[in-house]
Amino acid sequence: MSQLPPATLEGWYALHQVFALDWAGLHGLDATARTRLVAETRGLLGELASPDVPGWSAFYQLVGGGADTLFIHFRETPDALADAQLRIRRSALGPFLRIEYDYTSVTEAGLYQPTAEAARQAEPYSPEFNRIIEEAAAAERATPHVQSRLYPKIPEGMRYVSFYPMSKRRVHPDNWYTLPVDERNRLMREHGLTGRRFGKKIYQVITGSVGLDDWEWGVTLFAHDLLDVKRVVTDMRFDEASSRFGEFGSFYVGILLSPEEWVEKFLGA
Ligand code: 76R
Repeated sequence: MSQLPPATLEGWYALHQVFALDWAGLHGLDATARTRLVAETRGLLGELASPDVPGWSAFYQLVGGGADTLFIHFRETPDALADAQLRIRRSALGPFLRIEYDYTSVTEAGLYQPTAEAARQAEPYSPEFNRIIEEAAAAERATPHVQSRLYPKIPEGMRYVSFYPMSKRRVHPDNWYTLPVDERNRLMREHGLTGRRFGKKIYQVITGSVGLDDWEWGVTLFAHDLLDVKRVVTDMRFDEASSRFGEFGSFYVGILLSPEEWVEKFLGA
């Protein structure tokens, strides 16, 4: 028997890019070529991060992670995201960037509670069920809380990021996808309550990637203090949603840089 998937809301598309720099190539540049590269890169990063772009880009210096830098882009359409990617590739900086990992996804708010509630009131997929879901989805979408999940902005002063992909386990008896929607709703409620204890310290952006990338979700956690990331992820490991069902990819930890700072750190004299 198929279980009921949660309705979801989506917002901006997201691309996370992990790059290693070609240090040998950079060291080999003469002064003129370096000056040109610095100027072009300053322009490129400034434009990608411009507030006039619907969406935004941010640039991070990685701590570990086997690479140098993480770029995070949010855009309204996959096309705009692909164009941002191509601009970087075609830029003067492009040949010096070696992609180590990238991840395509879209911001997502899972409507577990409204889906579980609708299933109690009407036959799944019936017109009445669809109407209840649509109404609930529209009401959820209008809330500032859901808007900030679908169209995220880095809160002031949150300089640190932790990004990792994850999936929900599908191995009997811990198969997330065979759980009834009420049970998944209960587990996600518990998850949300643990998360709320970190509400002011951690800003989570969940991006869904089923059908778009190898893992099911991207987790991007912004924080003032990197230790809060360690604390929230530790606490969550003890919630059933993670302890029984969480499977994790590689973790990337970064420090936010303005375009100017990025150029200075990576290309400066
Ligand atoms: O909007 C809400 O507050 C609803 C509650 C909520 C949902 C639906 C929520 C709250 N999360 C949700 C969905 Mn989350 N989150 C993670 C991780 O490391 C781990 O074990 C898991 C990685 C962390 C650290 C975290 C933090 N969350 C999800 C989903 C989608 C799953 C699905 O749809 O089935 C994933 C993969 C996921 C993973 N979560 C919170 C947090 C924090 C800090 C909160 C509170 C946010 C807040 O109150 O604003």
